[in-house]
Amino acid sequence: MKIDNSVYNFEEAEIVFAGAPLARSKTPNPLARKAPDLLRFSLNNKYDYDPLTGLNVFDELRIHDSGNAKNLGRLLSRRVMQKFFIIGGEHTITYDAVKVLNKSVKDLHVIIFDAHADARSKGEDNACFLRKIVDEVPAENIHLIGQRVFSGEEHEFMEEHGLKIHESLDLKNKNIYISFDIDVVDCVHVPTCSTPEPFGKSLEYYNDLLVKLCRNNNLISIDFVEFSGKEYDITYSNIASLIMNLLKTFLKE
Ligand SMILES: [Mn+2]
Repeated sequence: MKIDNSVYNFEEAEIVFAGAPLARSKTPNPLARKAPDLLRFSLNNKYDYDPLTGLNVFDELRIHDSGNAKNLGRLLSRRVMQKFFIIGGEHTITYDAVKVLNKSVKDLHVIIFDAHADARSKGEDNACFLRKIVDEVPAENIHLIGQRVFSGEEHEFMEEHGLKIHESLDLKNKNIYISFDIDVVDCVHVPTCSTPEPFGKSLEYYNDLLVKLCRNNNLISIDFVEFSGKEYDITYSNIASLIMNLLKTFLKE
């Protein structure tokens, strides 16, 4: 399945969609592999008209859909000016992506939305990835939002590296990579996230924050991870609406 109107080739595109249905943990949910296509299906059924500019997203933006990438790093290494929308997959893909983009993008800031710290020293890949990111990107360029459950070891790691959890974030004119683990949101809006945690803020809250970050900065790439798949449900529709709102921020009158 492809995103509607993704008729541009990679070189001429300004937006590139890539599925990354990676499941590397020891107990992966094999059905999560369906997530990128379920998300594409949802996105293709959204209104793409933007009342602010009077333009339609699918008519105006030059979109390429790379399908489901076997090697995400290789795909990202071909980036020239494109903005990448990556649909996971487990959170592990963030490390693969940041490692490559941090080499080609100057002063990359990484903003991680997640209910969890994912900073364990041992265990599944997707629960350890923050430690690996700190090896690539200076801690002052890493911004955490929404983390609310930790192990003692994770909390200590964050304090040691000065990694702060922000309520909101006023970054401006930066090159940004956003990682959006859907479990950051109130579970009501994302019932099929892999590891649900209560007490998340609303989808509206995160929508507004993401729109602001995309308007005020240069988005290099954003990933959406930790869908638990199964079948089409409101999770996909909600995240597709969020993505549509972000795409609208790139429309120019
Ligand atoms: Mn999480």
